[in-house]
Amino acid sequence: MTTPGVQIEVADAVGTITFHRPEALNALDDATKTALLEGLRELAADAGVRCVVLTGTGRAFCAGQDLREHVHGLMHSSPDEVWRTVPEQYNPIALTLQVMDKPVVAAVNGVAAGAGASLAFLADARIVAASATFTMAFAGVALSCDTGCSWTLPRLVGTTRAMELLLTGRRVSAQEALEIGIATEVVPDDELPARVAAYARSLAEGPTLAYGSIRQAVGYAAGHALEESLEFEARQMRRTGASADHRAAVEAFLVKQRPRFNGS
Ligand code: LHQ
Repeated sequence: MTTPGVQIEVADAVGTITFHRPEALNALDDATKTALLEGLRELAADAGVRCVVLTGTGRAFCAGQDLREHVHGLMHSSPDEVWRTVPEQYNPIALTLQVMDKPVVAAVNGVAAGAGASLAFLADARIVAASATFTMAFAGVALSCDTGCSWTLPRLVGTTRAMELLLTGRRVSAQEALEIGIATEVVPDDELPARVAAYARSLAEGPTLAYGSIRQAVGYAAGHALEESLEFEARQMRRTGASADHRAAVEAFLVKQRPRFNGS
């Protein structure tokens, strides 16, 4: 399915959202943000989708907010109108990515800038093409930061490095991204599609409910004390412990076979 700015495809239980405005390095205009949010919500709600992949067309992953549209808005709309995009579009996009009950993989095919980098940081894994780069970009246009990067980036790289990247906006190579904890893996550019397909397929064949619960637990612990996090973990253990996949896995273990998971 192609909607303005994004292509959405579901195959073999993997839902792929591809940013598709290559002429603007896949920058996020209003229509793209609307389509992205709707697409994410649909994939999140679709039990047949057991892994979500985010990627981009052409030489960029995503260049963040479409600055041409933004400038047009600044000249022709009220500040209230222009800045609605953060609470009404970026924030629900970030939350949907963060809380969905299935794993999310970013296939970072090229430059990821500003909110585009923030979106990649919300994924559970970033498989990065060797020529791709990251830039926090926000301060370069004299803005604060958004789409959750104040929450994700320090967790990925530590506060000192996060501040350096946010304040300078310098380009981070794929290799450095791997070394500092942004990238999960770096692969040669031409191997990215096959590597991501294999990675996503493997996750899509896994215990989806358990993966979702692990995501919830790690997200919850980020904002809660140990005692509360332990209680949350206990609830998630009960939840996954009641699943068909858990039963199948322990039965398979006892007879020394590989479990087959159906995601429930
Ligand atoms: C673009 C963009 C772009 C439009 C490249 N927009 N056209 C939230 C709420 C509200 C407001 C503001 O922001 C936010 C959150 C944010 O995301 S703020 C951060 C916004 N993003 C940026 O500041 C990044 C701007 N882009 C760049 O710094 C560079 O283009 C990067 C580093 C991404 C790539 O550099 P190059 O590889 O040298 O490519 P280029 O600069 O030559 O760009 C190629 C074309 O893409 C060019 O158009 P043209 O017609 O001249 O070929 C750019 O204008 C266009 N483009 N980013 N964000």
